[in-house]
Amino acid sequence: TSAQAALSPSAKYACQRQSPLVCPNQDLVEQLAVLKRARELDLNWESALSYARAIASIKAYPRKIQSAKEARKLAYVGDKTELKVIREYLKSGQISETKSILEGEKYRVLMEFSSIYGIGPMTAQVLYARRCRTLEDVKRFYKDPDNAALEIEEDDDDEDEEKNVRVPERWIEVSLALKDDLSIKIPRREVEQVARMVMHELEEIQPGCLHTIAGGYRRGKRESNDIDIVITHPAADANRVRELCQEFTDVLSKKGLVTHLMTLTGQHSPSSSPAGVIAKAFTIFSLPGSGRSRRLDLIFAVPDVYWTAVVGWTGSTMFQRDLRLHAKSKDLKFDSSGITRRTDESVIIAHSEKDVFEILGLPYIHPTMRNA
Ligand code: DCP
Ligand code: MG
Repeated sequence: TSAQAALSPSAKYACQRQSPLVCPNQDLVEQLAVLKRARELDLNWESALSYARAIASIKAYPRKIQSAKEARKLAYVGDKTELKVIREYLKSGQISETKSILEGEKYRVLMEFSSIYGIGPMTAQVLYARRCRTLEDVKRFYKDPDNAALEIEEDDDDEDEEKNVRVPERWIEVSLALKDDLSIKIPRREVEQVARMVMHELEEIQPGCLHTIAGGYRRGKRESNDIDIVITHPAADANRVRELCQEFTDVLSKKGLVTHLMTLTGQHSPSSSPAGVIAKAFTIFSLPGSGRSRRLDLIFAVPDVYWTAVVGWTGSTMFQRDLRLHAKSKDLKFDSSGITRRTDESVIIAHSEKDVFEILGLPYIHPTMRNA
């Protein structure tokens, strides 16, 4: 089929390529990722995206790159800047700019600030400009009432309005206080343990729910920064979904399993999906016994958009970004809350994950191959 033919390492969109977790050019990819991150932290989005595209393209390349000529053939790599650094890497095994960025103070500080939930590159820059250099400085900064109005952003994919959630300012303090716990990565076994416990509790208030653990876990990452669970119930309408999300987070809070509720959307929030088909709770979960705090995102979806939500929340961010762009090229609109035809806004329902790909005219790509 034409969809199968489109599956190639040099295809235009990341959602048409197989991108393993670890690729034959992993070291190159990691050195380029430092350049990409540095551009983001410098608020140079255009350059960051350009690196992100080159990185995604290299991740899908099935052989170790031997020459610049070989690299040039890859989508988004042929550009002067990217090709120049790749050439340097192929010659010396290193990118000098990457090395100097990693050795610099500013990168280290901005990386640390932006690792706090609620602090994105913009806020990190402001903090740096106000002479903050350590997290202690940041804590002091936020305690000063003169600084209280500083806007907090989530380090987020700006194209994805649906997921853009303003983080209430007070949460910066929560994030800072829990920083030591939240920076510890979550092994797969613990992700599964938390999901089991969460679904066990959910069964008590609403039997028969279905769920998928999404995010990096589903792409095969051995350790995750948070836990993303997409949930539905065969008989739930939009109202019930919102209700469930609210009720359930209340129950988890009362039981002490959820210690903090960072954001709850889909209630009366304008940022909720148009038809209100998705409700989200971004929480901090404390696994009894371990005493450790973990970020847990619960995404409740009506059955009709469950599979688009699963695909959306499985990521990666680049895979998703290109899913949206690819859909657009076919006059469709894709996001976690569904697929619609751009011409008449009619809704197309996917009844399985494979269905999502089929509707978008894409070859099915296994979750572990979506690490673009
Ligand atoms: N996602 C997105 N934009 C957001 C939030 C999520 O596109 N603002 C999508 C892409 C992500 C997936 O949802 O892959 C899960 O988001 P996470 O931020 O949890 O990222 P991962 O799960 O991929 O990695 P980790 O949680 O280990 O950092
Ligand atoms: Mg995640």
